[in-house]
Amino acid sequence: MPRLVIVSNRLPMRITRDSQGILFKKSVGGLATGLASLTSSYEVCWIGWPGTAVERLTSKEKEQIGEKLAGENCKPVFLSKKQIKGYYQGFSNKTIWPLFHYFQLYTVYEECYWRAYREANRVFCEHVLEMVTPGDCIWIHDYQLMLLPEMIRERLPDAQIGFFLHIPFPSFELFRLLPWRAELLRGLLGADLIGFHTYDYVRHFLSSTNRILGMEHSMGKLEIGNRVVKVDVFPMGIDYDRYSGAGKEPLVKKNVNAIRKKVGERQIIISIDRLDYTKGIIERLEAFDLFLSQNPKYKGKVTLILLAIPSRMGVGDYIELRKRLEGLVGRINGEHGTIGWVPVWYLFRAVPFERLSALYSIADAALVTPLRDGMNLIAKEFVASKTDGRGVLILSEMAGAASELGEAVIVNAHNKTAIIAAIKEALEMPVEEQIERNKLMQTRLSRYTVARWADDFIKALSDIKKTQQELSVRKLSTENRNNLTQEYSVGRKRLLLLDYDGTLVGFVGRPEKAEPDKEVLGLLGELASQERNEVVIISGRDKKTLDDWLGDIKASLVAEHGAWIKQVGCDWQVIEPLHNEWKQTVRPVLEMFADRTAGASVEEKDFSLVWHYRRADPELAYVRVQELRDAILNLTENMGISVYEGSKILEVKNIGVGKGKVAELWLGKEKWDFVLSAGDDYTDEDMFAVLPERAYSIKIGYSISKARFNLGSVQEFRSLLENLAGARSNKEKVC
Ligand code: GDG
Repeated sequence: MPRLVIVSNRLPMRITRDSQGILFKKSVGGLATGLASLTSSYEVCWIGWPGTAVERLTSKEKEQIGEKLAGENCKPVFLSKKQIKGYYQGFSNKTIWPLFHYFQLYTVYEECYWRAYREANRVFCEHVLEMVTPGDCIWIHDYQLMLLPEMIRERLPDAQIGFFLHIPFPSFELFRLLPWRAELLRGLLGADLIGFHTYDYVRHFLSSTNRILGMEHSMGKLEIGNRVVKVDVFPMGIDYDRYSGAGKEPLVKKNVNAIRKKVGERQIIISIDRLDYTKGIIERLEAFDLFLSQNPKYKGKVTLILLAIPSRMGVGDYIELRKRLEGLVGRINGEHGTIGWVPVWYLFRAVPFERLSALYSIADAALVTPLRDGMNLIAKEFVASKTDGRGVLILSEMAGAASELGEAVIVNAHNKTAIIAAIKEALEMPVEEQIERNKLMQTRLSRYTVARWADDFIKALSDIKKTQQELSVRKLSTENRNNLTQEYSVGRKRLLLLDYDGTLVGFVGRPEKAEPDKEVLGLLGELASQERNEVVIISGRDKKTLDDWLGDIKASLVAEHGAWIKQVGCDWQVIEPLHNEWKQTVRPVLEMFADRTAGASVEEKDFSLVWHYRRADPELAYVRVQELRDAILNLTENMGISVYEGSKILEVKNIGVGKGKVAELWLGKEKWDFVLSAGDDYTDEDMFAVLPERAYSIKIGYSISKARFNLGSVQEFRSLLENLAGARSNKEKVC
């Protein structure tokens, strides 16, 4: 079992001070309560801010705090007032928090907040580097530390790093507004595993990495250099037994009795949240007000216990929210209340666990109606606490928890009419139905607890690390590279079969702009001029482009994936007689699809037609490609043509034309004692498949391939070619 190094903004303990000195208190909040239960199953070390500015502490107090926290396996990250203002109150809570919860109007874009955020993430990074030992599993939490994975990765390239976001990841349309969007994405991609509460957040994240960084994923996996990063859903659970068993505890029972005595036989609705504008507390209270007006028979019969837990008290929006809330509570109580009945009991404080459990346990209904919420653990804790099965959860569809708690009364938190109807439904729901609904939810919650959630995440992290290691075994190591160079230098007949785009040159927005630069022309020229070499450039491009770009080099050229061949010193010729009549049928279809898809275009080659969509909207293009493939296959049955999907292209060509055939042709020409073949996409797989066992086949990129080795980038491959070009000089000098 690896040691778990948890990094989060807050430690599970926070420090405050009173007249007697420093006090240590348990932190309240989803993350702290959720992860607290992990300490029993893992060796945990926790790094985070203890909750007070460093200027307020003497060096003796700092020492005392360090020692006390070390006893709890915690390492404090001390932050200055200025850092807290910019990083925590600023960028975290005035930029990311509102934007990610779809409160665009509350979002502040300030360069100085961003700088403070970067700086604070660096401070966290230094603490992590001090603490980690090889083999540790680093698990970073939440939106305050989105740059940290990349910062650690730069210093510890092999570290095992997971990241979990506890808040929603917004749709691309919102995320794109952020001036530092690309930096945040790159920061996160430093992790090996990125987890979210729901599939919607995963979708939004992948759509942003695609649209902003141009990265495509395959089954939630992204390739970044030599790493595969996995993005997945892990809906956070709760410590189920703790809540379901709490009702039996004497202190909880005592609290239940005390509340019952005060409320009498009235029905009880609870509303428990951190005081935050995302939680929809005002909207919910307004709905309760209307409920009482529209259903006077409930006057005097129901009490709403409203617990608002103080949060981010220094931030202006929160001070304003508290004022509004208290004004509203006063108005409702003034308007509807009587001498013997207060409709809303309002508490602005955190309460001990026993009181919280008592509230869950006694309530007839819980109103959990956030406008947006990453998950919402209150909803889950309420259901778990209902051991007799009685009680109704009213839950907002905007909370992540709604995807698991479908048996709750689900409402749109902006729709007051729906909330009013839900309150009525809850207060009048037959007991059997309450029990039936709760039992189903309880079974689910008791299976996927917070411990399972953490285990799942850590296991997925170790699985993705294994996948990376398997791929890195295939990475062309220094030893393989030396062997390759050695075999090359002694080889008398050497064959180099090289793909062009994505192998010798990188991809650019417009395919016609990917012409060879001086460096690659120099390299190819040098290799092709070596007498023992036969260099063949096998491309999907048309023959004119290849002639224009590479015609001066003493290499053989193959165009249109093998439809055309031009051997050194000869003219272009077709590999076998090919027909073209099908083009009349297919061309109009491709053109029609290009007209309907902004950014797409059609390219005509002698023996193929290509539909390009590199500059089209990726999601629209994805749909169009499926439609287009189906349309063409239906139209061209028995025409002897095939449809291939390549890197942002869909190509229609004659069956039988392929790089495999070309490779076979050259392999049969001589008795080669050295063969090197390189390519980056599916068309090159045909070529890798027909090579002899001893041939060096290299796939550019780290996805699964028939090639023997992988290399991370065009640059790495060019550097290998440079070695080979140099190897000749040394050898021939010796000769
Ligand atoms: C973030 C996301 C996501 C609350 N008041 C008291 C108290 N609590 C405990 C509850 C619960 C937790 O705090 C609150 O969890 P939430 O999930 O509602 O909310 P956030 O703190 O906003 O957390 C959220 C969560 O992370 C986890 O990923 O669900 O969407 O915003 O566990 O029990 N505990 C005690 N007294 C209180 O007064 N003892």
